[in-house]
Amino acid sequence: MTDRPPVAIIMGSQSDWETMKNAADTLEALEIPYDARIISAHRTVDRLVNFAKGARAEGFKVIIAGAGGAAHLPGMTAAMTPLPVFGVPVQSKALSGQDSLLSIVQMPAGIPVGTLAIGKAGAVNAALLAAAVLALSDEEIADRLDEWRERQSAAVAEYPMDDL
Ligand code: RP5
Repeated sequence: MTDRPPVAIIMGSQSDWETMKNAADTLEALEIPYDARIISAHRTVDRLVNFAKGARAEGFKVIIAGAGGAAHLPGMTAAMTPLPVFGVPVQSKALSGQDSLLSIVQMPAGIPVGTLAIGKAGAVNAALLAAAVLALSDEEIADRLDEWRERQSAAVAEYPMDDL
């Protein structure tokens, strides 16, 4: 065991943070520590290799990787670590994230990337999936995840209202 954060949130660019912050916020709501880092598969190749090859030894259990456009980051990371990698397609300007989604989801058999929805929903759900993985071996996280879902259910009104 180490006292390192169990979740790494990596992203290809500062411009991805607006989306990936939703994963960070969700982990914070669940009181799960994380490290957030900018690692570009194109612009910072050595940083990517060092991170991905060392992630398990650093104590990470799950990696959330967000990228946009020709989004190699999740797949390249998954190729260099045995840890589970969840990919978040960031909504691109040119193709609204269709490019990001297809780049991340179409991994050839052998190197899996668990691919989420484009944008904020994907980032939130990547954090919830990371929490679910950790909850398999951590009762406290399991309890907090149950409570998070209960709060979500309780927040849904049974009947629609006119403009609030
Ligand atoms: C990708 O290129 C990043 O993940 C980002 O979504 C996209 C655009 O990057 P910037 O030009 O905003 O740095 O590598």
